[in-house]
Amino acid sequence: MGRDTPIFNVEQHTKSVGSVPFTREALVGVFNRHDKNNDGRLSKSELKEAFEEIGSRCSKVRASLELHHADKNHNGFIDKGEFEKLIDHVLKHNYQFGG
Ligand SMILES: [Ca+2]
Repeated sequence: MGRDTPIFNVEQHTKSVGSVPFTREALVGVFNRHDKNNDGRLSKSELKEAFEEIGSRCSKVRASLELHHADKNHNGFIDKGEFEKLIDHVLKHNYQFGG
C-alpha cells in the first residue's frame, strides 16, 4: 500500500489549527508521559498512544511513519536523540492536531 495518504495538512501560518496549540514543550510532555516503563525511549505502541493523545486520526499509520523516519538505528525504539528529531519533524510539518 502507498505510504503517502495525506493524513495531515501543512499549515504555513499557525500551529493552532485545532483547539489546542502544541508547542515543543507540550509535545515533549506528551511523549514523555507515554514512556510507560520510563526506559527513556518510545516503542511503536507507545508512540501510537502518544499520537492518539495529540489527536492524530491515523495514529497507527502516523506512528509507523514517524518511527520509520526517526528511528535512525532501526532498533524499533525512539531514544532520546531520535526523540529530538521526532519532535522537530512533527513541528516542521505542523500537523493538524485535533482534526
Ligand atoms: Ca532507535
